[in-house]
Amino acid sequence: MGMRKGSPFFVVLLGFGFFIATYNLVTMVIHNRNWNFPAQLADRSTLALRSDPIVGMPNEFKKSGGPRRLFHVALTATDAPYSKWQCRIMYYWYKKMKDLEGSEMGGFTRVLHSGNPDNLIDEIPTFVVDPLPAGMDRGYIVLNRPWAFVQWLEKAKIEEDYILMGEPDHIFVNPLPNLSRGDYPAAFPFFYIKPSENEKIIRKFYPEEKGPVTNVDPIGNSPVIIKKSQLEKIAPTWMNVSLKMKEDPETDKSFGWVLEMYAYAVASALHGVQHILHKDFMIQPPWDLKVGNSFIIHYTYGCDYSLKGELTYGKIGEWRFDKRSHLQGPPPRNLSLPPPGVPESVVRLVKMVNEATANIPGWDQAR
Ligand SMILES: *[C@@H]1O[C@H](CO)[C@@H](O)[C@H](O)[C@H]1NC(C)=O
Ligand SMILES: *[C@@H]1O[C@H](CO)[C@@H](O)[C@H](O)[C@H]1NC(C)=O
Ligand SMILES: CC(=O)N[C@H]1CO[C@H](CO)[C@@H](O)[C@@H]1O
Repeated sequence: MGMRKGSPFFVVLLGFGFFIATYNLVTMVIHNRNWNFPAQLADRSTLALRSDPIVGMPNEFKKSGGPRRLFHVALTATDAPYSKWQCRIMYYWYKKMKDLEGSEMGGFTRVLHSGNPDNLIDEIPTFVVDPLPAGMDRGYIVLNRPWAFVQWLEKAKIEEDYILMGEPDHIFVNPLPNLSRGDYPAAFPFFYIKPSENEKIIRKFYPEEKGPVTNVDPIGNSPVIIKKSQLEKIAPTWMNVSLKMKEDPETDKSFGWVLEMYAYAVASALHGVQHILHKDFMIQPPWDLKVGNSFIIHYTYGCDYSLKGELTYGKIGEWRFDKRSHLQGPPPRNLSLPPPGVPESVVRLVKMVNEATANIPGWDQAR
């Protein structure tokens, strides 16, 4: 932890401040161990609206005038049209939020794991890495993520001491501070990642001598803000664990499309790293209704509504926004706004997509 140069008195004061912060932090982490994440999606949207002391902290910290701790924003991506248009929107909003009050966002890198540069390298800062050797991902393309991070961390020169692992379908909706504290990275708790309910499987990769299964956080690798030095240790383990999980039929079957998230959670626990869980780190429309003080909109779920503004999830809505409607190329500019009655989070999402596509040159011609 870096210290500002200054009078001994200031240093003592700062030290005391850190002691208090650490004490609070440890208390919070202990609390987090006991959280229960509701199985029902509907419960989650109400949960997300509750005010939460954990997310209050970053601003208090800032007021006390601590040094800015920049983090590098990194996302892994492919050269498929579907990945590209999402990255362009993400980068647009990164640029808009980066220099606003409260942001500790540093540089940006799209870690492109297709092995070759694509036509976005002049628009978005990009670092090209290799995909896994043919066949190794067993058709599960996201296994490339840990390998991409391993290569990038090894080869790239990264100025910042912290990394935010993001994804193409993340939109920064507020300036993001460094939510990590000391050796505790910050993560988003996913209600469907339940290490304790999968003890038998987790134990195949997280042996008993390492500690209780509750040491494995209910998280994936993204969004996470973490010290670069910690990620450098975790990433190779994350890669190994994800490959081993994929090779094990029982694990592959149980974890399915979230296998690589469990792999990150296990890998970080193997290194003794526990995360502060920030449920306002991001919102996921249509389940979370309000943007509020959150930092990222994650548009992974389809948003389907009737023209009366009723959610028709699972059934194609009369009005809809679903990233999967645009697998072959970008959505058109100026998407129609949702009908009245649709939650603010969804309206905001579509407006932000529209603003980005209106301002990104050549959007309509892009592939
Ligand atoms: C990953 O697995 C390989 C092959 O089993 C092994 O050589 C390597 O040491 C492992 N690395 C880590 C960080 O676990
Ligand atoms: C966007 O679409 C609306 C109709 O949905 C139209 O009224 C408006 O003029 C369009 N704006 C732009 C900039 O094309
Ligand atoms: C671990 C660490 O130093 N985290 C810092 C992240 O940024 C905030 C805001 O500047 C600091 O207060 C934290 O100490």
